[in-house]
Amino acid sequence: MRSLNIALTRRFISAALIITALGTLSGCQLKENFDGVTPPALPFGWTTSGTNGAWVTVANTTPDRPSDSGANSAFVAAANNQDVSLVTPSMSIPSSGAAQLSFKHRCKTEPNFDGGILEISQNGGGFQNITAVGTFLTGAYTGPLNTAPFGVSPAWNNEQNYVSSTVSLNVTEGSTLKLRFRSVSDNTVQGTGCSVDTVSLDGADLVVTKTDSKDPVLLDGNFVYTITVRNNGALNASNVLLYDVLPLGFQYVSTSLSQGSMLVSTPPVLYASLGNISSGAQAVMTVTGTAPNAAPHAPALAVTSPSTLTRTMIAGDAAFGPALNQTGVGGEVILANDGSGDSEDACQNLAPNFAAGKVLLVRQSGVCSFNQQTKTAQNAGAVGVVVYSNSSEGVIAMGSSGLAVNIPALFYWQYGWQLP
Ligand SMILES: [Ca+2]
Ligand SMILES: [Ca+2]
Ligand SMILES: [Ca+2]
Repeated sequence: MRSLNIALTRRFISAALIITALGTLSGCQLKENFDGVTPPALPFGWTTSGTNGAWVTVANTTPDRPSDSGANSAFVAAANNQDVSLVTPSMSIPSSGAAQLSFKHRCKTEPNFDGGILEISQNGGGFQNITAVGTFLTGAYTGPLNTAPFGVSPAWNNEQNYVSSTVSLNVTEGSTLKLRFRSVSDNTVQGTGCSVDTVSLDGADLVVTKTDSKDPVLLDGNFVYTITVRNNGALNASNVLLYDVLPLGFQYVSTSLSQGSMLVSTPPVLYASLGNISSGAQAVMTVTGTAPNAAPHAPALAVTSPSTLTRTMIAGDAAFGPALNQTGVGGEVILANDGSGDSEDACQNLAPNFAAGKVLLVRQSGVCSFNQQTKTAQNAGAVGVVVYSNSSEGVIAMGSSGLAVNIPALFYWQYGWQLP
């Protein structure tokens, strides 16, 4: 093994500095092409209701039921006195409140009397025409509808081919909404029906992630939080604000931003204006600080030399041996070799003075107790014991088997960094 000096100590290890998830501001709320279900089933969360008909998923192999995308579309067959709705699942609107809806429709219905319209409900309220909160960028209503209860009003009808509609929505920030495609008709003369396909609701989609340069954080210099705000959505996000509360006890050093400016940088509150984040782009805040030099102190192993390997690592306590302080007990590390069975377990006696003045490193044993391993080490002159393990148990506390020992022992789980 490499030459190491190690100290068995108690140092600050902060569980409070574990990262909390900052969450996702959902932006891509809906993409539905009706191709992932078996006709006539509607996709999960979609519903139909009304009189004289029902929306179903149809295969484009059915005569006069073409799809815009893939194998299927949503369709309602024409009927007299029809008023049948196709309702989307509930969707949330991104932080910016801006969203863009696009979909394809083919309402092959009687001109001037029958047709399709699109409605929207916000936050569980009643449905209203999409034009109340949206502006058609393409594919606006073309013909009139003339049937109760609407009277003469704009609609899509007499469409022989799919038409693409895009609607810019201006809805309340953070609201939920449902869309309703509605096919209505008067009491005579029918067309074929109304098709809807390739529905997409896009917005800015800000995803916030936070990583740390050390975890757990120990008393060995600065560490850095990196907070990334990425826009995975189709629309640009404007006036993005980032708010973060630093963990209790965090000793703030500095903050830097890839764009924008700090509004508040008074720990524990960090509040930044990141400005605009384009679709596919990201902004980054880094926060540098240190762990507090305060209790609680936990069992730790500190590599004190060589300088290229110095570090402090979490360890498991022992229910035997003397108590440790922040200075601890240390020395050069020597790997056990008892020449019997697992030669690194020190379950059998070591040569006299094998570990004189040193820290004995032993492998966790299924044969003898931690307490016995430490007793063996003490008999060979060791000043301390580190029991190492590669098992899936993680860091564990070592129980006593009643043997009196006067040297300390700590348990080390070699996850991420190997001792021997
Ligand atoms: Ca489709
Ligand atoms: Ca009609
Ligand atoms: Ca052995």
